[in-house]
Amino acid sequence: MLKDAMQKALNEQINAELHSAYLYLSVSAYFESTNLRGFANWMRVQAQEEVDHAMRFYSYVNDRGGVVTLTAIDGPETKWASPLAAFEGALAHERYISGRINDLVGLARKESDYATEEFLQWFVAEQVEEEATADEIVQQLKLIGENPAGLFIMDREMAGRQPGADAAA
Ligand code: OFO
Repeated sequence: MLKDAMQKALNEQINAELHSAYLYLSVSAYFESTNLRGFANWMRVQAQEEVDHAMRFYSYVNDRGGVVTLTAIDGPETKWASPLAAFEGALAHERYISGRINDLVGLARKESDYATEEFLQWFVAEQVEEEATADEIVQQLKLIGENPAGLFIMDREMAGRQPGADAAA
Protein backbone atom coordinates (compact mmCIF):
# COMPACT_ATOMS: atom_id res chain seq x y z
CA MET A 1 0.00 0.00 0.00
CA LEU A 2 1.35 3.40 -0.97
CA LYS A 3 1.57 6.13 1.63
CA ASP A 4 -0.31 9.32 0.79
CA ALA A 5 2.77 11.47 0.19
CA MET A 6 4.30 8.89 -2.17
CA GLN A 7 1.03 8.39 -4.06
CA LYS A 8 0.66 12.16 -4.50
CA ALA A 9 4.24 12.50 -5.77
CA LEU A 10 3.84 9.58 -8.21
CA ASN A 11 0.60 11.07 -9.53
CA GLU A 12 2.41 14.38 -10.06
CA GLN A 13 5.08 12.49 -12.00
CA ILE A 14 2.43 10.96 -14.28
CA ASN A 15 1.43 14.54 -15.07
CA ALA A 16 5.09 15.57 -15.61
CA GLU A 17 5.70 12.67 -18.02
CA LEU A 18 2.55 13.48 -19.99
CA HIS A 19 3.66 17.11 -20.07
CA SER A 20 7.01 15.91 -21.47
CA ALA A 21 5.09 14.06 -24.21
CA TYR A 22 3.06 17.18 -24.95
CA LEU A 23 6.22 19.32 -25.08
CA TYR A 24 8.02 16.96 -27.47
CA LEU A 25 4.97 16.65 -29.69
CA SER A 26 4.95 20.44 -29.83
CA VAL A 27 8.63 20.44 -30.83
CA SER A 28 7.76 17.82 -33.46
CA ALA A 29 5.08 20.14 -34.85
CA TYR A 30 7.62 22.98 -34.96
CA PHE A 31 10.00 20.79 -36.99
CA GLU A 32 7.17 19.78 -39.32
CA SER A 33 6.44 23.48 -39.89
CA THR A 34 10.09 24.11 -40.83
CA ASN A 35 10.23 21.10 -43.19
CA LEU A 36 12.70 19.19 -41.06
CA ARG A 37 10.75 15.96 -41.23
CA GLY A 38 13.54 13.80 -39.79
CA PHE A 39 13.80 15.95 -36.68
CA ALA A 40 10.00 15.93 -36.49
CA ASN A 41 10.05 12.12 -36.57
CA TRP A 42 12.66 11.98 -33.80
CA MET A 43 10.59 14.19 -31.53
CA ARG A 44 7.40 12.29 -32.33
CA VAL A 45 9.06 9.04 -31.23
CA GLN A 46 10.33 10.84 -28.12
CA ALA A 47 6.81 12.01 -27.32
CA GLN A 48 5.60 8.40 -27.49
CA GLU A 49 8.40 7.32 -25.14
CA GLU A 50 7.21 9.90 -22.65
CA VAL A 51 3.68 8.47 -22.79
CA ASP A 52 5.30 5.08 -22.07
CA HIS A 53 7.06 6.62 -19.06
CA ALA A 54 3.76 8.00 -17.78
CA MET A 55 2.20 4.55 -18.18
CA ARG A 56 4.97 2.91 -16.17
CA PHE A 57 4.02 5.19 -13.26
CA TYR A 58 0.32 4.65 -13.93
CA SER A 59 0.70 0.86 -13.79
CA TYR A 60 2.91 1.05 -10.73
CA VAL A 61 0.47 3.15 -8.71
CA ASN A 62 -2.30 0.69 -9.57
CA ASP A 63 -0.11 -2.34 -8.81
CA ARG A 64 0.57 -0.95 -5.34
CA GLY A 65 -3.12 -0.54 -4.59
CA GLY A 66 -2.97 3.23 -5.04
CA VAL A 67 -5.33 5.54 -6.88
CA VAL A 68 -4.28 7.27 -10.09
CA THR A 69 -5.58 10.84 -10.23
CA LEU A 70 -5.08 12.65 -13.54
CA THR A 71 -4.83 16.43 -13.61
CA ALA A 72 -4.65 19.15 -16.28
CA ILE A 73 -1.49 19.20 -18.37
CA ASP A 74 0.21 22.58 -18.81
CA GLY A 75 0.45 23.84 -22.38
CA PRO A 76 3.92 23.48 -23.92
CA GLU A 77 5.99 26.11 -25.72
CA THR A 78 5.10 26.26 -29.40
CA LYS A 79 7.94 28.20 -31.03
CA TRP A 80 11.71 27.93 -31.07
CA ALA A 81 14.31 30.16 -32.73
CA SER A 82 16.25 27.26 -34.27
CA PRO A 83 16.73 23.47 -34.13
CA LEU A 84 19.56 24.15 -31.66
CA ALA A 85 17.26 26.20 -29.42
CA ALA A 86 14.67 23.39 -29.51
CA PHE A 87 17.20 20.75 -28.45
CA GLU A 88 18.75 23.02 -25.82
CA GLY A 89 15.24 23.32 -24.43
CA ALA A 90 14.85 19.53 -24.52
CA LEU A 91 18.14 19.07 -22.68
CA ALA A 92 17.13 21.59 -20.01
CA HIS A 93 13.80 19.78 -19.66
CA GLU A 94 15.49 16.39 -19.23
CA ARG A 95 17.74 17.84 -16.52
CA TYR A 96 14.61 19.12 -14.78
CA ILE A 97 13.03 15.64 -15.03
CA SER A 98 16.20 14.06 -13.63
CA GLY A 99 15.87 16.39 -10.63
CA ARG A 100 12.27 15.28 -10.15
CA ILE A 101 13.25 11.59 -10.30
CA ASN A 102 16.00 12.20 -7.74
CA ASP A 103 13.47 13.91 -5.47
CA LEU A 104 11.16 10.90 -5.81
CA VAL A 105 14.00 8.56 -4.80
CA GLY A 106 14.69 10.83 -1.83
CA LEU A 107 11.04 10.67 -0.78
CA ALA A 108 10.92 6.87 -1.18
CA ARG A 109 13.95 6.58 1.11
CA LYS A 110 12.45 8.99 3.64
CA GLU A 111 9.25 6.93 3.69
CA SER A 112 11.20 3.62 3.82
CA ASP A 113 9.30 2.65 0.66
CA TYR A 114 11.83 0.19 -0.72
CA ALA A 115 9.55 -1.09 -3.50
CA THR A 116 9.16 2.41 -4.92
CA GLU A 117 12.88 3.07 -4.56
CA GLU A 118 13.54 -0.09 -6.58
CA PHE A 119 10.88 0.83 -9.18
CA LEU A 120 12.50 4.25 -9.64
CA GLN A 121 15.91 2.79 -10.50
CA TRP A 122 14.79 2.22 -14.10
CA PHE A 123 14.09 5.97 -14.36
CA VAL A 124 17.41 6.90 -12.74
CA ALA A 125 19.22 4.96 -15.48
CA GLU A 126 16.85 6.22 -18.19
CA GLN A 127 17.54 9.85 -17.27
CA VAL A 128 21.29 9.33 -17.70
CA GLU A 129 20.55 8.13 -21.23
CA GLU A 130 17.99 10.87 -21.95
CA GLU A 131 20.38 13.65 -20.94
CA ALA A 132 23.31 12.11 -22.83
CA THR A 133 21.26 11.74 -26.02
CA ALA A 134 19.91 15.30 -25.92
CA ASP A 135 23.37 16.67 -25.14
CA GLU A 136 24.92 14.76 -28.06
CA ILE A 137 22.38 16.26 -30.46
CA VAL A 138 22.97 19.76 -29.03
CA GLN A 139 26.71 19.34 -29.62
CA GLN A 140 26.16 18.11 -33.19
CA LEU A 141 23.89 21.07 -33.95
CA LYS A 142 26.51 23.45 -32.56
CA LEU A 143 29.11 21.91 -34.88
CA ILE A 144 26.78 22.26 -37.87
CA GLY A 145 26.08 25.90 -37.05
CA GLU A 146 24.48 27.67 -40.01
CA ASN A 147 25.54 25.00 -42.52
CA PRO A 148 22.37 23.90 -44.42
CA ALA A 149 24.07 20.83 -45.89
CA GLY A 150 24.98 19.62 -42.41
CA LEU A 151 21.43 20.15 -41.21
CA PHE A 152 20.08 18.27 -44.25
CA ILE A 153 22.31 15.26 -43.55
CA MET A 154 21.42 15.27 -39.86
CA ASP A 155 17.71 15.49 -40.70
CA ARG A 156 18.03 12.32 -42.77
CA GLU A 157 19.69 10.55 -39.85
CA MET A 158 16.99 11.68 -37.43
CA ALA A 159 14.37 10.23 -39.80
CA GLY A 160 15.67 6.76 -38.97
CA ARG A 161 14.60 6.75 -35.34
CA GLN A 162 12.04 4.01 -34.75
CA PRO A 163 9.57 3.66 -31.89
CA GLY A 164 11.72 2.11 -29.20
CA ALA A 165 12.32 -0.93 -27.19
CA ASP A 166 11.26 1.33 -24.34
CA ALA A 167 7.58 0.40 -24.19
CA ALA A 168 5.86 0.43 -20.83
CA ALA A 169 6.10 -2.79 -18.90
FE1 OFO B 1 12.37 12.24 -21.11
O1 OFO B 1 12.20 11.04 -19.69
FE2 OFO B 1 10.46 10.86 -19.14
O2 OFO B 1 10.13 12.60 -18.86
